[in-house]
Amino acid sequence: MPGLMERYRERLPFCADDPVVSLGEGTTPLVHAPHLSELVDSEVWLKLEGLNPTGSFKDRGMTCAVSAAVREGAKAVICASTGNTAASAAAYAARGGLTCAVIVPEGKIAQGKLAQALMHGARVIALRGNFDQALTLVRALTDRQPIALVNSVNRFRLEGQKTAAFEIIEQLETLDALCIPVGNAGNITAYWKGFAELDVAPRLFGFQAEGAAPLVLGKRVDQPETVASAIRIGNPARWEEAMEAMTASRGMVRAVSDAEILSAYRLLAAREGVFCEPASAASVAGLLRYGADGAARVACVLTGHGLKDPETALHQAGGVIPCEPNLTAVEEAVLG
Ligand code: AN7
Repeated sequence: MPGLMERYRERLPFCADDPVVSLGEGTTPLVHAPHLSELVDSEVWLKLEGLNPTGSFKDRGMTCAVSAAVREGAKAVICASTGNTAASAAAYAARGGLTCAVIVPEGKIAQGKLAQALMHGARVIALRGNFDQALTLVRALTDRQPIALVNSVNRFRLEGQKTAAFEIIEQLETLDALCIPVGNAGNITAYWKGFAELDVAPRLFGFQAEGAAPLVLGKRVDQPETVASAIRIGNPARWEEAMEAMTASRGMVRAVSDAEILSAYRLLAAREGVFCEPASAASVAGLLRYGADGAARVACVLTGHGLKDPETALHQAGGVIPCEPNLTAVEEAVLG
């Protein structure tokens, strides 16, 4: 499959001879979830965005943002990140021959994401502060330095990410509601743009973690906290657009607890065979807590792969069974 810039070129702000930095992103599976469908009494689908090249939906926006940076003659890109944007920016920068710096909250990003950013050769800066402070600082820095900012304040990010909405409608034709985790609020804004371009309007149900729920509270959260480190964000950059999207779609923004997120995370892995990262499970946690509200067909966006965050997984899952190397012991171990 070609990357999404080639698939959707006529709907993106790029011309045929513009440079394309691609890793074959997009065209991710949308799978039916039989167990969840039964639980909420509607038809539930899971959009597996963790199957993008670096393991998250960020690649959709990053192929466009980095391609635009190359087109503009940029030599370097930078972002603030809770982890996935950093991994994606680092990979696409490597691919496009640009240097990359990422600023992440010290000690608060999942190990897989850190490994990716480092392996792709990014300069990884661990900020003694949170994501919101990191974003404020990179915005100020890019005002002073000729470095392209590839956070979702960059409009090309949203252009790329809107293509996920196209794919869902291509496959299902109609959709009543979309459940989606909300952090910096770029993705929900992008989906709404994508749906609007197709003239469809599913209800947008956005979910934030209870300890990092500025949109739900209607005010900034200065010290956001949640086990879902990807959405540990207290002052989303796309605040107004996201609220407008939810209002225009007759949707909602609501909070889910860390316990609910982890329970949905385990259920997805154990019952649906889908391993996503904790932040992604917020979409399903919200659906389980608040119900489908009459929507007959629902899609939940699973934004990142479970392998991103092995520590949380190992902490949540059952332990391994030690065993001596003989048949009796193995038999006992296997049968329990
Ligand atoms: C798995 O990587 O903000 O509401 O810096 O990694 O568009 O921010 C990540 C966000 C959901 C929230 N799920 O999306 C970053 C970053 C996962 C994420 C979100 C993120 P937005």
